[in-house]
Amino acid sequence: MSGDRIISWHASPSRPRFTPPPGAVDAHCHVFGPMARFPFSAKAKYLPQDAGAERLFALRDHLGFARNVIVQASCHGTDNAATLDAIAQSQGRARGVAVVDPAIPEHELESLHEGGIRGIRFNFLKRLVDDAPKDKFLEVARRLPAGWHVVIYFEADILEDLRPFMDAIEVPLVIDHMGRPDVRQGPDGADMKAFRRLLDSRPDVWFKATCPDRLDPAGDPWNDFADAVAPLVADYPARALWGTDWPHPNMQDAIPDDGHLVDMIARIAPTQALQHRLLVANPMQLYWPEQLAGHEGAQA
Ligand code: 0GY
Repeated sequence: MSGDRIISWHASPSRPRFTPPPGAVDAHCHVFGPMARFPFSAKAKYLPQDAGAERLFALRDHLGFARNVIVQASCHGTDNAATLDAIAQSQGRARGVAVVDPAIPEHELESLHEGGIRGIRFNFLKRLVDDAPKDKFLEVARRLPAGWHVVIYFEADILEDLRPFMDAIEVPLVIDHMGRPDVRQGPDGADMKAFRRLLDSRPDVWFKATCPDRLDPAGDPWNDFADAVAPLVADYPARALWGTDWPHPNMQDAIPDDGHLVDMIARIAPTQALQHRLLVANPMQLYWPEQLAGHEGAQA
């Protein structure tokens, strides 16, 4: 990896018009570095500027959110130290998803659990990772601590190829960015139909209704994204998650305004009941289930 360190996030995002409900969770975001403490992986495919916990939590507050789920970004490889450090700084308001060497010993998985990790991510994007060994992924998926899930990141063209692999995973699946459908096809297009077949195949497949900026080439206000995704959230309200995707890895040529991303929520989840599912009930069930027993929602 060489070259200049890139900036992929908005310097001063607008304040959203949409007000998230109390306890809202940004369930897909990342931290980058700071590099001096948490060097990037030698295999990283992009080299970002520092975007650490302090900046993430300032954005959380600016946007009106209470909690974060920090997903290990590929630029940090399998060293989850930056993600764990951000969680540790959050005062209980962040949990995370790790990327691990599939040979990781049991006690290290338990340490990750102690550090607030609740799932592992399998990344199938060739531009982000050198290899994605399905057989090894399946082995580690069988050894996860109780209550964990698997997050999978892939693009729509390999969904059918991945189906047997996903079918073999026995813990819940969370699909990043709905498997990157072509939203220009509309809600009944081939990509959305294939994705719905996956959702219909088992009740424990969740999805992130995220990334209009990545998925809608027409750009802000991302009308094709809203049209394609709103029916999915309406039809599968108990399995939808939402996140900013800050600091928007690799989006340096089309940096979204995070305030506008938050305003998309009201278009894909137009009722308060849907918004509560998407932003509070669903992410709490996956990431803070122990807090759902006594009292509904997050106490920020
Ligand atoms: C995302 C998407 C991307 C990158 C990563 O781990 C990552 O580097 O996730 C991407 O470039 O599409 O989920 O934020």
